[in-house]
Amino acid sequence: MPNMPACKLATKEQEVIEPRITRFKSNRERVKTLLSQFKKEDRVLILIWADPDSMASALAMKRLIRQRVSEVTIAHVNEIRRLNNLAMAQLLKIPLVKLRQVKASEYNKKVLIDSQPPHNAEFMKFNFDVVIDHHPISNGWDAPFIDIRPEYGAVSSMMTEYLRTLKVKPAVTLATALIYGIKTDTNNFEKECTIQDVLCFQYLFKRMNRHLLHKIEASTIRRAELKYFRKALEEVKVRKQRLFSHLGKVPNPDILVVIADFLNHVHEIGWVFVSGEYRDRLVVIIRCDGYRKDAGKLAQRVFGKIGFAGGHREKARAEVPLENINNNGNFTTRSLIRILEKHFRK
Ligand SMILES: [Mn+2]
Repeated sequence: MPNMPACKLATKEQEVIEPRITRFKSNRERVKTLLSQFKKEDRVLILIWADPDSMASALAMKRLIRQRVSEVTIAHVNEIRRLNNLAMAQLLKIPLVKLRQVKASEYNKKVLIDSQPPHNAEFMKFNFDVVIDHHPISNGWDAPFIDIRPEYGAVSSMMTEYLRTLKVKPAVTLATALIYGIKTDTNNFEKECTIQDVLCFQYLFKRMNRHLLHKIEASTIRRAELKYFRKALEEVKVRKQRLFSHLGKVPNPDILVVIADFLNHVHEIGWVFVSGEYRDRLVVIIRCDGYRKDAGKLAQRVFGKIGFAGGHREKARAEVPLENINNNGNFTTRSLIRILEKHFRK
């Protein structure tokens, strides 16, 4: 899901533009209409906010049209930082360029995948010829071809249907990308999705490479971050099946998430609290089994008034400006315990 900066919203006086969503009678009609948008001499720019679903879907889109047009380039507007996503792009050889590095005016056709124009200020600069997405439909834009199916767990499933309808067998790398796209966006089918997502997964499963998939899924730690594991283990303190560890300054809060997930594997531990300091903020990652526990509610109760707090039963996160924490500039694992234990006594 891309970050969503404020978009151009129509005021009351203006007429609200609603995208014209075409209803197709069949997958065959849908794919025919999609392909009819392209001509042999077209130079096509596919734009994405790079995440697993959008990268896989863009790759599938390229596969669908590459022999019908003169050029296809996939450009992303965001910086790819998540290691799984970097591993995916590298291992599956997804041909990506940053939007800054391309001359968009050299492309006469623009395609937006896994997003809608109002989702990102960069996207709003373009008139798209094709928009394929699964987020709720937004207003204020239109395109000649729009395929938005909010009931789908992933655009990767929609793209798999396009491939199947055209009887295009995906290569191992494309199948693996699409599987990873579906797995990520449906949170391994724990989130809402449709039977189509499940059927696409089953279809792709026979064609993917599970070693590649596992390597992508396992790539969560930078070599330079290993030292934070040592620090985390040295700091671990356990109080009544609750585990605490404060790591001090961290270069990136993602490592706190990785370590919290790791410590959540410890037997007979009900709660895990891992914190670190990042850019004048205290970041606290909370994990629990969710059974008669609610990490999101706890985060809200403890940190809601002094900073940002959010999450659900099993996972939560809080970010608090360090100046809002009364600790005389020296936050430790004991400080973390003190802040949280008060709320358990209630
Ligand atoms: Mn998606």
